Amino acid sequence: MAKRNALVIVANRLPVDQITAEDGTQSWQRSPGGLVTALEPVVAKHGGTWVGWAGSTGMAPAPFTLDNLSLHPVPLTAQDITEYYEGFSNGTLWPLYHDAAATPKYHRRWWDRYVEVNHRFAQAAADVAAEGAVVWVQDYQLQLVPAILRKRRPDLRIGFFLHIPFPPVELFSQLPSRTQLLEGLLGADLLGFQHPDGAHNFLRLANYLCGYETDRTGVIVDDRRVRAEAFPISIDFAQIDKLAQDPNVLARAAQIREELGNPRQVILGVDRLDYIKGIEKRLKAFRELLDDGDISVGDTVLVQVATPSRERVEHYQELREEIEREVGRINGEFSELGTPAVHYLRQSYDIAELAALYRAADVMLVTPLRDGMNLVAKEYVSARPDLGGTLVLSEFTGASSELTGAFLVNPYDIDGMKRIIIQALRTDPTEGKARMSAMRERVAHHDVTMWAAEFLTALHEQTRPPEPLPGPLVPLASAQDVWVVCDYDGTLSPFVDDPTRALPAPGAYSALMELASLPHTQVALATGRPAAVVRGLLGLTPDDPVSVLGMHGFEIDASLGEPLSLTDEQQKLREQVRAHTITTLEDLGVPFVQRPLEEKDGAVVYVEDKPNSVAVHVRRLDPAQRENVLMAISNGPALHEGLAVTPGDMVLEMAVTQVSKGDAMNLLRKNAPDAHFLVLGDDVTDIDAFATLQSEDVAVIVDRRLPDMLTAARRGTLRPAVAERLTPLAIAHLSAAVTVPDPAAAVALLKRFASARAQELEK
Ligand code: GDG
Repeated sequence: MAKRNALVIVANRLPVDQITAEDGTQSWQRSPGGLVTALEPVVAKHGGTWVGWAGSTGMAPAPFTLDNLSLHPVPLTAQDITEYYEGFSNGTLWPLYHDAAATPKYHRRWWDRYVEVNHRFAQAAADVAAEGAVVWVQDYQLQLVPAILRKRRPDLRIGFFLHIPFPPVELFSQLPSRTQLLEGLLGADLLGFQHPDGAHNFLRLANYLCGYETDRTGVIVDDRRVRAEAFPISIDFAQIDKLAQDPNVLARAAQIREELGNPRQVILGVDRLDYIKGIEKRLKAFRELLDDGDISVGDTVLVQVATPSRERVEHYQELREEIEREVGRINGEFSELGTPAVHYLRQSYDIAELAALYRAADVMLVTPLRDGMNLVAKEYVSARPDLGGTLVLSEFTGASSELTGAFLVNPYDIDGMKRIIIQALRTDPTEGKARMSAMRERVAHHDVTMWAAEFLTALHEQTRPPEPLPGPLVPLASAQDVWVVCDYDGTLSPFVDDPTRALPAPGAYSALMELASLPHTQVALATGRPAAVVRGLLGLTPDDPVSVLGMHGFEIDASLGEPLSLTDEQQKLREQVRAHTITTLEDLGVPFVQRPLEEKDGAVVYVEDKPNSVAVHVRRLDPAQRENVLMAISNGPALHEGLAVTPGDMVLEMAVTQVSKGDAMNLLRKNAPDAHFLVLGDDVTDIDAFATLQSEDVAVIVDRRLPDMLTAARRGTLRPAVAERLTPLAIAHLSAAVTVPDPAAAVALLKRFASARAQELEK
């Protein structure tokens, strides 16, 4: 088969249904749904195709095209449906991923079949994908496809989107095949989840069960980074908004109310008949409201559309019986002749009928026990251009994070749900309009097309080929001995308000370890912070082959030289400076703390007691106050004789020793006189390190601060404490330096350097 598609969508089901006309002729019809609406233009534009099951067992139809959509059917046997689809997908994964709302069942033969079918889908995708194509795999039925595909076609760019929640460690760990599933997903370049909680659960599990290094947004797997983030799905807002204004739909909405007996209020539920949707909970609340006399038949009616779903799966058969029993009970107890309390419709409707129902409803009840997103909630608000109607929404849906104008409920709390339903029924129209308008705004601006575009853009970014190594670093890659020396804050870690939370940029740890594991290559961190703090933030263990020089070189690893300590006089001086700092702040009336800042702390100064210095952090103050405090400290405690004063980024450090990062560099060079140095830094104290560089060494500057200082130096507007450090040698190195915009780019550069050096050393 020719490999020719630049974009391949892989989903359990093709977005088409086979229909048989009265005369027996068969044809294909596009199934309704936002996913296909969103993806069709993208698939068409990129010359793409859709791989999936066509809906009937046995031989698959030959590939075909329908309305611009190229389709590539994958065959499934009746046994595949029983074991892979109804079994492992919907009897094991579906309940487990939805908070075990029903008891998940584990059967080894279901799993074996799931593996087999996933191989089949992966092979079909591999067959139709062009060289370097984007393959976007959809949902829980195909979680092994990314890894199988990557093995067969390492050239592909693979994305995966999970439409349902991803469960927490405690639940997922039940799965006998848990690591295989995680490894399957990790074959992707980008994993999309409905909600940040899903991405977070996945990352925790990748670390906990597979032992991979993870950070906030990704996992490092061998030499690859897998990004895992939330991409909340949406709907075709414009289509439903337009439909809901169609005169036929409006007429039908009026007719529906009439057919219901013109009740004062209509409550509506539209769901697949699934136990995750919480239909039985809302029926219970409705029955109790009738029973309590809070609502009455004829005045308020409940319409529940329950679309048939997965009817051969046991859990679903039980649920149907339970719901029908409850509907029967309510109607038996409360209905009046010709006026049922609940209209229960176990049927499918076309989208125009749904739109009419949405327009006819005063209160929409969406009460799932757990739901990845819930598109019905988004459809309802899209169908209300009149700003009428209120939405009652379970807080356990993905949609609840976006639809903030909804009345949120906990479906397990029946009393709470009853209260909220009453509140929704009695909403003041002005408030109702404001709520509806806010929700419509959100969905209109974040529709399904934007969802698809955001995912695909992120996938392109994630898989962009690496840029070449900057010229000055090329000779270093093949040098005999190399030391890589990095600053931490601002260089490997983005600046944050709270220094205790200055976590490394994604992949920083593995970049350092990759470098340190190369022959003739050493790695050190030179930081103004205590070494132990930076070790903790980076997650470095004592066994990791990375040296950390803390306090600008005052703290040194035993392997590099004799440890330094303060003289009695220096200790006394440090005490004096600390006491003087505190009285200065007290005189100014500026609040301060002498322990690491916490989130709850307001605009306070942090006086940090370091092994050889006192540092005054003013980051939390407003700019005018900052200047005031820095001035008072500079003209007070900082004037004690024998101090080395260093202004940093919103911090002033007063050290009782004269150690600088230049000394740290000299110590390293003493240990390896023939080595060439690659030094990365971003701030004033790094200038001392840059000033020691020799001609073969290379400086890398992160961010704009240092280049801006050079400009200021040329203009003569630099503060004296900084200007002093800019020796001609430092200026020369800074001017010739390679620059990168931020810590993420610095980490990427280190990785590129590591792989270039690995290649050179192998030659
Ligand atoms: C999964 C996740 C996530 C329903 N009855 C009829 C009908 N529908 C349509 C609705 C809506 C869709 O089906 C249902 O979507 P939901 O999002 O509500 O729920 P799931 O089927 O469970 O979907 C879910 C979704 O994937 C997308 O990622 O939001 O969390 O569980 O569009 O309108 N459509 C028609 N006739 C019906 O009778 N035409």
